[in-house]
Parts: sequence; structure tokens; C-alpha cells
Amino acid sequence: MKKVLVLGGDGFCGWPTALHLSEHGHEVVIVDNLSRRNIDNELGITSLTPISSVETRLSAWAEVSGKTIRFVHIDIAHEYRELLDLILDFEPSTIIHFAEQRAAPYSMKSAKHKIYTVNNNLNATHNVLAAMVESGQDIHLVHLGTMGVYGYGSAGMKIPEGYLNVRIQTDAGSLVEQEILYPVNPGSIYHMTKTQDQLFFAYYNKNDNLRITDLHQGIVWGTNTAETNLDERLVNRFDYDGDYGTVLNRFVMQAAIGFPLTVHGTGGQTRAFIHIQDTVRCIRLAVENEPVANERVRIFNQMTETHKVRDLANLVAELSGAEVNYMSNPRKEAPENDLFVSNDCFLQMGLEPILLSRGLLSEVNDIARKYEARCDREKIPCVSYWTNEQREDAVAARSDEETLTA
Ligand code: NAD
Ligand code: USQ
Repeated sequence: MKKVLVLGGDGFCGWPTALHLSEHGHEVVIVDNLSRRNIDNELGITSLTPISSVETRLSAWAEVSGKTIRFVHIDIAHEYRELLDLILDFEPSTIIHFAEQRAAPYSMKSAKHKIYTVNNNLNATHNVLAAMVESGQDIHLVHLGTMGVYGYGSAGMKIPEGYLNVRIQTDAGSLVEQEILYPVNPGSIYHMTKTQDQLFFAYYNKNDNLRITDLHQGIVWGTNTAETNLDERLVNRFDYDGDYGTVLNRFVMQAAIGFPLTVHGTGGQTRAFIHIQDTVRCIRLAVENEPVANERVRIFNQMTETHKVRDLANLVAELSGAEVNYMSNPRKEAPENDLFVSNDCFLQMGLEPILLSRGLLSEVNDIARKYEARCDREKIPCVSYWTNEQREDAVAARSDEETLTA
């Protein structure tokens, strides 16, 4: 049994992970500052699923499972002392760190959003590391990173799990072999914060021998897990809006309400995916198989399959009869890419992935159709632009449209 502090445990990945670990006999304390719920208010949106307050969630879990999860409200980016005191008091064996601003479009909305994302994410991660050292306790940190640190491309080989062996020619002409972190290539300010997190981990691992597992996760799809399905009050959040909704869940939702599927550009972008049920399983595997003392930072690619965006749109369209709408891309990203990823570590630990074709139709019917009345269609378009030029073009296109319809 581990004592686990789940930072960001009220969020989309953190909540079902907290329940899964509790169900499997671990003692769990959730820390969250509820910033994600506040961002819903800022953007004027709600989760498609009717999520309960943290207090209701936790009393429902106690009722259903007989197990207790404690909640502590701390902003880990700004309340260092409170975080340290909690660590000293609870003495966790593991800290799982989900507590970052995780939407690429939100991080690109304006200078204010860029600054918030950088301040929040970098301070949050650094505070956790500094507190682990100051506490003097031997704690294993599990962090949720992203496949996006690699930039979705390689020189034709599979993207390895974090490290790359390179051969460098010295001035004297001989070849030396070195192992380096895989070169980073972030595609948004959010993704950039994750590349910086990697450097914090490498440094604290080298300097203070901290034991760290960094999970480079792909895009999570799906909503519920075995535990969140136990009671309506435990339901997980489902984001479908233009900032926080991720591509496959957006397509599922759009199909359910008859909104043409919003494919950016040609849809030739290839990305890595994982179902939320596999996310929680992988995290439990990472928690229960910890690195030994003096081990370098462990990096696992937490994904189970890759797909092109247009193939996903076509698949959802086939299942549901939805239309597909190819639209100009609000992001600055490669229009077409191939992506091959190594994910041997989790497969060797026994992960049996839920593949997309199996769960997709029930997601459309059981979640999207069930809650479709809660959807605000106005919030579906992506209105966060990566560059000033893209924003100006979008404004000009809208005013042309208004002139035509007037
Ligand atoms: P989320 O926004 O739903 O959850 C994050 C939680 O952290 C929220 O409850 C939020 O209130 C909390 N939080 C943020 N800043 C905090 C702070 N300073 N102090 C305390 N709490 C804070 O996001 P998610 O989808 O659950 O993602 C969790 C992690 O997994 C993120 O780090 C994200 O980068 C990573 N990830 C997510 C996905 C995905 O598809 N959702 C994919 C890959 C990686
Ligand atoms: N896309 C569309 N139409 C849409 C929404 C998105 O074509 O309606 C495209 C985007 O242009 C992009 C791709 O789909 O090419 C993925 O976009 P996304 O919003 O689903 O995912 P992304 O911005 O990459 O971010 C999500 C999570 C983030 C996580 C990341 C994992 O929000 O927290 O780190 O997935 S990964 O993509 O592997 O880096």
C-alpha cells in the first residue's frame, strides 16, 4: 500500500486516477486549487457531463466504496509553505503531479494566458521538487508529461522513451557515444512548459537523487472508468469546447449533436492516443513499480495507438453519419506528419490497451447523446489563434461573412 498525494486530483485525469488508486488499496489525498473549474467560469462553459463538487464527489466515493479520500485546497504554484507542510504531515510515498494548465489553445489565447500558463506550470513543478528536497523524505514523483515534447516527428525511426543515443564527432575526429534527452520541439506555450519540466527533473535527479517517473502521455479520449461509473455523482468531466476539448472527444460530441466535424487543415496531423481507463491503469503501474535509488529519470511513452486526425473524423462519420468540415487551421503546426512511437515499457508491465474502434460507439451513445442537451454549440469553434496573422485573417473572414449575410 502506498500513501499517494494526487496533485490536480479534481481534474479529468486526476479524479479517476485518485479513485482507481483508492480502489486498489492505496491511501489517497487530493490537492487541487480548483483553477480548472474557475477557468470554466472564465470561458463561460461547463463540462458536458454534470460534475459534482469535490465535497459531493468524495462523500459519494466514501458511500460507494467505504474508502476515504481527503481533499486539501492548495495552489501549489503559489502556496509553497502549505505544500511543504502537507508533505511533512502526510509523509507520502508517492506524489502524482497533474496540477498544470493543460490546454494548448488556452495557453495561446493572449499574452495574459501565455504568462499564466508559464507561471503556473513552471512554479508548480519547481515547488514540488523543492519541497521534496526540503522535506528530506524519500518520495517517488510521477509526473504527467506529454508526447508533444518530442514534436510528433522523427527521422523515420520510432520515438524512443525519452532518451536518444547519439554519436558525436570530436575535434580530433574520433566518434563518442552519448545518451541525451530526445530533442524537444514544442508546438505551443503549454507544450513548452512540459519541455522545461523535463529539465527540472533531469537536474533534481542529478543533484538530489530524486526518484522521478515522467509519463509522456498522448491525447486522452473517453470519459469514465470502472470507478467513476459506479455512481452518477462520480462522473468524470468531458470537455468539448474550442479550448479544452481534445480532438476525438470533440468529434464524438459533434457527431452526437449533428455539428459538422471540425477538422483543422487537411487533417493530416498524426497524434498519439490513449483511453482514460488505460491512463489510470498506466499510472497505477508507474506508482507500483518505482525507480530504485540513483536511477536516472524514468520516461515512459503513455499512449496506445496513433491516428491521423482526418482518419478519426472519417471513422466517427462512418459510425454516426456525421458530416466532415475541413476548415482553416487556427494553429501553427505541420499540416501532415507521420508518427511512430515506442511504448514497450507499459506493454512489458502488462498493459492490455483499450483500442479506439472498440470503445468509440458506446462513447457516442452513452455520454455524448445522453448529455447533448447540456452542450452550448456557440462554444464549439476554436477561436484561439497561434499567431497575430491567423487572428487577423479570422477577423477579416468573419466580417466578410457578415457583409455577405447583411
Ligand atoms: P485538468 O485541467 O482537467 O486537470 C488539472 C487539475 O490541476 C485541475 O483540477 C486544476 O484545478 C489543477 N491545478 C492546476 N494548477 C494548479 C495549481 N497551481 N495548484 C493546484 N491545482 C492545480 O487536466 P487533465 O486533462 O486532467 O491533465 C492532467 C495532466 O495530464 C496535465 O499535466 C496534462 O498536461 C497531462 N496530460 C493530459 C492529457 C489530456 O489529453 N487530457 C494528455 C497528455 C497529458
Ligand atoms: N484538432 C482538429 N480539430 C479540432 C481540435 C483539434 O483538427 O476540433 C487537431 C489539432 O489541430 C491538433 C490535433 O487535432 O493537430 C490535436 O489537438 P488536441 O486539442 O486534441 O490535442 P493537443 O492540443 O495536442 O493537447 C492535448 C491535451 C494536452 C496533451 C496533448 C498530448 O490537451 O494536455 O499534452 O493532447 S499530445 O498531443 O500527444 O502532445
